[in-house]
Amino acid sequence: MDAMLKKRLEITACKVRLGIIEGVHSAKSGHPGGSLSIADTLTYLYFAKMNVYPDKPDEPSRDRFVLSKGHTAPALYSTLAQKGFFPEEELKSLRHVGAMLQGHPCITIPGVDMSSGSLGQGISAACGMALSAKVSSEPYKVYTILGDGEIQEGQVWEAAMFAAHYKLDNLVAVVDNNGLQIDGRVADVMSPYPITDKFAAFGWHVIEADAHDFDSLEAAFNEAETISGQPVVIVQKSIKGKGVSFMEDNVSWHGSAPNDEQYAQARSELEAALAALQA
Ligand SMILES: Cc1ncc(C[n+]2csc(CCOP(=O)(O)OP(=O)(O)O)c2C)c(N)n1
Ligand SMILES: [Mg+2]
Repeated sequence: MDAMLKKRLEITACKVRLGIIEGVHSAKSGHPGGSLSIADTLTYLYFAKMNVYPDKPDEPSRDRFVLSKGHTAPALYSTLAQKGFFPEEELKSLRHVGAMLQGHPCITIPGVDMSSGSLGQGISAACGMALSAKVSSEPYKVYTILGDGEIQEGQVWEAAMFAAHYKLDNLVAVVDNNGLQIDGRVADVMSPYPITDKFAAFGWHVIEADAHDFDSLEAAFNEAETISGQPVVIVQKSIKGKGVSFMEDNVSWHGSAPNDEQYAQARSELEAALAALQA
């Protein structure tokens, strides 16, 4: 990857992480861990891959994005704010009564293509969007991110069968393989492993990536574009809570917000990382 682009993406991802922390702290609730694990992927998609237009959020030719693991809305909201779909200030009213940004993505929010949060459903909606593009010869692509716990939902595998049957090569699903779900290790709760072999058996083209390395993400999403006749899944190894030391790989940060002291520490770590990148 071009060094300038990489630096810009790293800086943006750091700002996305700061926005996540800002949102969940102001809400006193929400899901920081799984939001932080997809901050780099969302940054790559919105700043280096997808055709989206903040001034025309409903432009029919835009690429579509569905956050199937909808509880990680703070990451999507923070990315959309960085991209200019709405002011960053909105993040400070996350989950507040009457605010635009509620706990799970809602289609009424500029830049949000599908409401989500009931795990397993987002990928089905993404399949429908991809089939629609095929039927009407539209060139847009559909991207969706699922959790590794989410793929325990049976609906995911019906959608996987559907996407392969209809040869949805305009669909790219990412499985955020952070190893943790709501209350423990995914492997202990109900193992979906090996994820790669399962998708391959369902007829998908499978790519593996490092979720926190933009070179790896670029290679994965570029490879996805070369595949025809099959849907593509990128199984990305990620760290839940990535970027905030005390949240990393710690299931207790799945669905709890930092108190004032923890918020200050998280901010200072991310601000130090940002300053180092900008130096
Ligand atoms: C149908 C459904 N069942 C249960 C939940 C509650 N829930 C929210 S997050 C979560 C765990 C998800 O784990 P994973 O997909 O691994 O997410 P991540 O680690 O990325 O946060 C659960 C069970 C839900 N949102 N939807
Ligand atoms: Mg997980």
